[in-house]
Amino acid sequence: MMKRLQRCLVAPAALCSLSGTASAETVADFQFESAGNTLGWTASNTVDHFAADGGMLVGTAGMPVSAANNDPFLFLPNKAAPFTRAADARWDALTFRVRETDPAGKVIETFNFNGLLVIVNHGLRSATTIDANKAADAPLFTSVASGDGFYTVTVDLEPFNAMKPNGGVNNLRIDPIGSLPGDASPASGSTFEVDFITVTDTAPAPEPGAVSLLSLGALALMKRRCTA
Ligand SMILES: [Ca+2]
Repeated sequence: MMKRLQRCLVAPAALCSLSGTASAETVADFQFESAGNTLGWTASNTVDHFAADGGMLVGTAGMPVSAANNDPFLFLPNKAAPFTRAADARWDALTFRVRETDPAGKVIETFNFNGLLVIVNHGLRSATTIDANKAADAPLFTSVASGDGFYTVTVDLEPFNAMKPNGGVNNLRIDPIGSLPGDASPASGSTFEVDFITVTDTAPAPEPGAVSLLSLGALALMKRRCTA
């Protein structure tokens, strides 16, 4: 009777876990945790002091002062093997965590979407630009404050599915902080800190909890066989 009870307790728990909301599968994951290793990312459009430092990809929009100069570009050049999504999944999102600091060292507390854009496969036939300043694209961008002046920015990659349904991510460009005149940013000299960049598809990520419950189920089965 005890063994039957054990099985009854395990089975509903496993079913509950499997029916939970699964998070998307990570296809590309850049955390910048090794000092000096930018993980292949480069910077352009006048960026000084570009480096991986303190777990972040960092740089300062270059001087001389110009409105156009506060628009750093981060670029991951063409990869030999593109990032590919699971065959039955769609491209989900590009997510990054960023903080902007003005030339006086003051953290800019309001996230600024001006000048923010993502280009997937820049310069290639499959290039898709998702631009926060275009009315049609603006709803694809969200930002959530995530401590110490950082914002976690999520860019919905749905347009990339339409442009290149079966393709991969060969390269990426991200303009991570604001640039346009009249916005909340200084004209130039802002420093950016990017904590991580990830790309996800819609395939469900493996759930550690489900694995543990499967192990529990296997143990229960083994015990049942041993005592039968
Ligand atoms: Ca990091």
